[in-house]
Amino acid sequence: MAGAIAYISRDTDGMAWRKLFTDALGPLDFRTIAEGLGNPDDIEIALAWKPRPGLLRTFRNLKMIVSLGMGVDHLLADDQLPEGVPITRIMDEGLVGQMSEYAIFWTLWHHRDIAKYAASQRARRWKPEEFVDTLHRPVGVMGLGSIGQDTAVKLAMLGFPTMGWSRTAKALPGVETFHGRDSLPKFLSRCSILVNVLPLTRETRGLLDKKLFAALPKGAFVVNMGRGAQVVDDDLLAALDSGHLAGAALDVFNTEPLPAEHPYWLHPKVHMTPHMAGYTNPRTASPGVIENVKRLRAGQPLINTVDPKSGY
Ligand code: NDP
Ligand code: OXD
Repeated sequence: MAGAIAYISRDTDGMAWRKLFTDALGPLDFRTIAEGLGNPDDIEIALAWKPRPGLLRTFRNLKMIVSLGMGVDHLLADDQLPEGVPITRIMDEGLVGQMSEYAIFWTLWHHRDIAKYAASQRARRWKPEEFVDTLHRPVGVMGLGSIGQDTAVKLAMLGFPTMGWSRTAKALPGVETFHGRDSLPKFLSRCSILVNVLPLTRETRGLLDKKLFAALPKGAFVVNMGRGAQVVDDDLLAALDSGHLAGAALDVFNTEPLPAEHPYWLHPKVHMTPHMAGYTNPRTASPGVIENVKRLRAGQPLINTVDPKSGY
């Protein structure tokens, strides 16, 4: 039998993955961290979400690392990552769809003043709010990868003037695109709603800081579903408290779970969710991983690979 597949996640038990793998590939040696991984030398493939730093290095016969999330910062943060072992990630159309839903939900929630209507209902107050034409609510998406592209195209289909920003040039139907640091101020100056879905890299860490918030129009709303470490929390709180920003919907945080004493919890302009914008769905995430297991074992090039140098 080929080497073992190790499932390493503290969030889920791996049983769904074991069944999907067995159904597709037949009997195999699929071990989970919860049941015990056994001899580390047996491990050929590691499916991992936030593995303990140094763990992957103990698998001396490792041939492929698979990120169980679409983000890979949780792997690249390990400074003992085994060298030369290819890193791949799930490409999960189900998760991509959920992420777009999340961005669209908060865009509509802010655009249609739902918080104000909820408060009016509690006060038994019949009060239509001021109407804003969708055409006057430009939305900007930072990051035009698998998630950002889907999000931007769907927002454009809803009628929002939609812009997207990425590192290299992109062309997307109905979306005005910008790329590179030089174009960032122009992009930001037009975003009445900003959706961040960048990967966490050296270049994007701390990018959402006071300078970036100041470059947004007054009254802008921020949705962060990328990574918490892209936001300078004190700068966001200051921009909310000064009235420059109308609000922020945050799914990801510098420390997760967010410590109980953090000001975000009770801030009236912060709307929090516990890193749930996109759940990995084994049904939709596993086909690409199974394809890579077949490719690895047939000596063919892998798909959905990650470039550790660029960080995504
Ligand atoms: P991709 O790798 O497919 O795309 C990344 C995008 O970001 C690309 O468009 C890339 O530009 C752009 N980018 C990267 N660095 C820069 C930079 N320095 N300046 C400008 N643009 C940059 O990522 P995904 O869309 O698959 O995922 C994005 C992130 O979403 C993940 O890394 C993860 O952190 C987060 N995520 C969050 C989840 C949640 O539940 N909250 C769930 C899943 C993911 P270019 O196109 O030029 O390469
Ligand atoms: C992911 C995530 O990267 O859940 O998939 O954040």
